Amino acid sequence: MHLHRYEKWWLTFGIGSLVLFLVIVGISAFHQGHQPPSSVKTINYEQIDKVAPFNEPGLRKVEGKDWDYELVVVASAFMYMPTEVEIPVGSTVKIIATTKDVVHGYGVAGTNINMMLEPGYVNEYVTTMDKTGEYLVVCNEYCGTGHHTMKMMYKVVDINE
Ligand SMILES: [Cu+2]
Repeated sequence: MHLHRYEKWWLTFGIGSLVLFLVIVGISAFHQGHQPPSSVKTINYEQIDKVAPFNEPGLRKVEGKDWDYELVVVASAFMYMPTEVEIPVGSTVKIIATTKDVVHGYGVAGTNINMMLEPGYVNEYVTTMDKTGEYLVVCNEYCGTGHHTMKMMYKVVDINE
């Protein structure tokens, strides 16, 4: 079979870029641990108010874990519970979030925290808040007429001051 020279270049380029992309995705997924939000933890979204830990949304200190605090968040149209938290600077926080009704977003401005909260699933993310300041949390998945009013505030404070 005769292949034109340009055809060979194109094939090499095409197969080469495919291999390159697979390598990038592979490194990102297996080495750096980038994965789609896990759907490992499921929950009956109609029972959220009765199921721990979502029956008590808020920030609490934990002992003996890789993180210092657990922040339990329940999103619903059109608010987050809790509406404001005070986090000591430098602490590691595990965010545990879900939604009561429709899909909501959970984006923390000025950080790389950005989650999609889906009914029936629990979303978790561990992060360290190492800069003091106020961080606005907004919903970035359109959820209805009050979408633009959905917000929460992180106040990262130096407790020694
Ligand atoms: Cu929204």
